[in-house]
Amino acid sequence: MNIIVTGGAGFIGSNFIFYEMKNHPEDRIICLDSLTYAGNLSTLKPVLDKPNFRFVKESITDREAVERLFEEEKPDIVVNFAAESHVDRSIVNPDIFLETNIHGTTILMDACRKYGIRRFHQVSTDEVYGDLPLDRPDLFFHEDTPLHTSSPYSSSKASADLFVLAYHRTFGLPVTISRCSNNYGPYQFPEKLIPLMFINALNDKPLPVYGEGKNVRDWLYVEDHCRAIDLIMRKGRDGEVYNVGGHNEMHNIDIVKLICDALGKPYSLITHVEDRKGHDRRYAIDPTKIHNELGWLPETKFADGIRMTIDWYKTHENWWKPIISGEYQNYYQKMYGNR
Ligand code: NAD
Ligand code: TDX
Repeated sequence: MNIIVTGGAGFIGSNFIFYEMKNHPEDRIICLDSLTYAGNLSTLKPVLDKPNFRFVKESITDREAVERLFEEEKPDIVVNFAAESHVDRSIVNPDIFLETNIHGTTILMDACRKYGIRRFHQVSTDEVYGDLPLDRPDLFFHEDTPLHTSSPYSSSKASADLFVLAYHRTFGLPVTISRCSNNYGPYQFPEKLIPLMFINALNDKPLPVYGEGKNVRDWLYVEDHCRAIDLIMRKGRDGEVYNVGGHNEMHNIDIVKLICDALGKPYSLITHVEDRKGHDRRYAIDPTKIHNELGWLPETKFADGIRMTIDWYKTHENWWKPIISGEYQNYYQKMYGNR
């Protein structure tokens, strides 16, 4: 099969490409990525010269370029990871989130309709459900939980989900959607909690925890997410949404302390800073449907996954050092000042 993977030079997309090329070497992967600040071609170096891999630097918002690629490659499956993915950036500048996350998705689906495909899979997020109260550990997000977004980022992802479901109902496009909880693992851009705290702690810099750090996220090792997407895109039912999560809820502050412990750094580095605007309190996924229908279960325990992740960042300074010395400095200064 020919599989177009958009956003494959980013965190989850690159891990997904490695997963596919290892587990399905009979398939051909075409990565479509415009290489924004979050995309990194060097991540894909191990596969760039493989005969069953092709990299194409184009934007999903460029209709002509997308159609040209579909014409050339005649994809069987399209998996859409391409997105602006950072909540804080969406608070500063929502516009690009509408353009990429919503319009980019419909442009891809228009090409799917025009050229015909077996499956369009949309990689979505638990953030489309909004948040849960901290004092109700009995509540979880189910696939039929109403969409109730908080940030411009999550609103753009929820809008895209609605367009995907509309293209299924109106045009009969064979689609699936996965809504996953917070991922962690190798190649995550250091604007996100875990790599940011790791790099700061390593350099004895303050660790900027928003508010009290009591917000809860449900963490899943990235390879488990990739395996879930692989199962859904190959065996999931048309028009269905699948929640993906590992029942691994943690307070932010506990993650930060764990990183301090792993690096032998003092908790005095922790600095409580102004809270994120509209900060979601708790995310918690109920993954019963994907377990019952497709047999998926997370395989990586958090203790193992976080150790592997920290080891990876320790041994891959050559990956993240160039990133934090470039445009990232301006971003960091704007977000956190001199803290
Ligand atoms: P990321 O920011 O690391 O990577 C995004 C990739 O998309 C980059 O390579 C970037 O260059 C590319 N891209 C951006 N705009 C593009 C465009 N117009 N055309 C082509 N490529 C473009 O993001 P990530 O964390 O890997 O997330 C991937 C997807 O998974 C996103 O759709 C996100 O909403 C979703 N998701 C992420 C998480 C998480 O915890 N990171 C959890 C659930 C869902
Ligand atoms: O400096 C920080 N300090 C801090 O306290 C940062 C960057 C984050 N936080 C908090 C905010 C969140 O409660 O840590 C938590 C995790 O933050 P992020 O890593 O920015 O992730 P989150 O906002 O939860 O969103 C992520 O998970 C769902 C991804 O970025 C999304 O793309 C995905 O859809």
